[in-house]
Amino acid sequence: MRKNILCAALLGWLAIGPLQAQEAWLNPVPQVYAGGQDSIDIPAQYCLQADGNEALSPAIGLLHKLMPGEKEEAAFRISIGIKGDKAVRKYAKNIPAKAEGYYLKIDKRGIAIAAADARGAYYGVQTLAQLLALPRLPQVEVTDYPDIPYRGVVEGFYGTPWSHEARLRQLDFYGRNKMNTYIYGPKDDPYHRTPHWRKPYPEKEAKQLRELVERAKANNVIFYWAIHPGQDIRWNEEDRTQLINKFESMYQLGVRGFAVFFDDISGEGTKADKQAELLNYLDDNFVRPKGDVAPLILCPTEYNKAWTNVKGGYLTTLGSKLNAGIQVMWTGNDVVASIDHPTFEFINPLIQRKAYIWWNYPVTDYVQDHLLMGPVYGNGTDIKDDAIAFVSNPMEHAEASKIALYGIAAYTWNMDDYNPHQAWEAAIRDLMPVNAPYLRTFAMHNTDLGPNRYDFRRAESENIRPALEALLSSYKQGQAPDQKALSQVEKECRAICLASDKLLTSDENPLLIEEIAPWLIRFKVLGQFGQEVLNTLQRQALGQTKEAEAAYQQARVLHSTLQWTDKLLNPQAQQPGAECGSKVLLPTLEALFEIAASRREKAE
Ligand code: 14T
Repeated sequence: MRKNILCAALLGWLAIGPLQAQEAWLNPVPQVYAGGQDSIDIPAQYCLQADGNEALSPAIGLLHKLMPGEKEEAAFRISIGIKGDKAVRKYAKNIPAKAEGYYLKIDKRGIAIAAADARGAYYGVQTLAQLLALPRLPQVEVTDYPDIPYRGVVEGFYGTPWSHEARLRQLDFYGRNKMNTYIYGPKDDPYHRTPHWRKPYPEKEAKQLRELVERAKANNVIFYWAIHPGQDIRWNEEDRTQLINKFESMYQLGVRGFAVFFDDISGEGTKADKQAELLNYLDDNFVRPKGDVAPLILCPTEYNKAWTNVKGGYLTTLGSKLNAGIQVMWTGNDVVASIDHPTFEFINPLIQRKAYIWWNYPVTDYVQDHLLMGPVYGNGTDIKDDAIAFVSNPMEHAEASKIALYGIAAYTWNMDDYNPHQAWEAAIRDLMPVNAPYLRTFAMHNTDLGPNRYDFRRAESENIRPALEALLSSYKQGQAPDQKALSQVEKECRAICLASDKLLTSDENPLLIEEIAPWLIRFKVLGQFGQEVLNTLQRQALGQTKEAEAAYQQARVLHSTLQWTDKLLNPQAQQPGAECGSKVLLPTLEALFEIAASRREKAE
């Protein structure tokens, strides 16, 4: 429902005047946001009404962090609770009958958060947190719940696993954006996969994992630990016990969610009946007896349609044999693909349950010279009843992945109101509030993957593509350049240089800048190259031979620098180099450079 955010923005405007107008963007966009025309001062003191329910402690902990002024005698009242609690009895009928749903009401007398369950209450407080960023609190009624039951991230890529610090920051980010799932499964953790999946973690790693689990709990995120035993598993009693023991050691660290991955293996480990038998064994002897462990997740060997041999019966076997509660992952029509309703018409009947989507975006482990920082688009908005879960496999660059993850959080929560471009803009502001315009310029030209084996491509440089095309075609046809296009492209090249200068010297988000630094350096040279190419063409047209030659030589140097940066930046990657603007911007500038070179030759 489309009232939402705009109301809050309007409120800021009315309350404090246009100069300080502040925009509140709620992410994800709530299902129903009503009212918001009137507002109240943010209360300095309040009394808290809550039944002593242990499950509410992350919600109440967050509330205290946001609003430290709890005083028993205060008149302003904050009530928080879940269905059946005395504290929110008055609002029982407002609570959405959906898992993780909540009702949030703000008026002059107080704030009520009445939720379907503990996670719903936590999400109610997270919405309040976003509203508290406004100068005044809007008087609203929010009725909200997620479209997809499990939403979040599977750290499941090849390459350098995320750092401990990056993971802690991720978990906070998921909490803020109402994602409830983090699956730990980095391919290059030796204790996740062959050779050491049978062994418990060494002390240091175990301690860090315990810390992650705690942070996940504080953010109401389910921390799943995944194991990848398929490359050398033996289908016998001994390995079964090894698996249970490893799970038990993870349980001791606090883990309450488990997954078994059988992707990208060959041989004995790929047998469907054996996999199903093992998973049922784990479900019957570990997951369900524990009583406090989330449903078991399986990533099958045939995890996408392109790799499925329906007649071979692999998926049919899993579908018929696996315990009903076990969830089955699926990446779509290919390893990397957009997800739509037909995706599920194929897979759900085979596995006899709703597919658990493992979306291979923005992962770049097969195009490591690219960054995927564009809007999240292309998935169907009619799939809310088809999927049990939708998780994203991200880039090895944790901070840079947040642009996509922010969009995925928005999409999986409320598909009808999902707006790819708005979510993208808001994600950029969320990552770097102060330098947002510069990060936006950078992200705009870092969205496509380049040619790849899945033919998965993204629109890129859309802001300047029409101007680039117009300019190139006027030069190609030997006409006078399209002046408007020329000045637009010039302006963009200057903006590119400025953006990389600002970002490289900014300390607003050091982890992000460190991740993207190779691309920022390349981006700067790209902007300079563009300026010199245009300068050359203009001098040539004016008959300023000397100046044209100087500009041309500069452009040549910058072009060589671009080629060297591709060799030298990001050298340890499988696909070394740092591509920027590779879809539209660089090819067009290179075509213009060639035109300048041939005009120079003709003039000689
Ligand atoms: F388990 C899967 F759902 C999955 O996607 N597995 C891997 C994943 O770890 C990786 O990050 C992703 C993107 O590269 O694709 C899968 O890995 C592959 C896919 C291939 F087609 C590895 C080799 C391939 F040939």
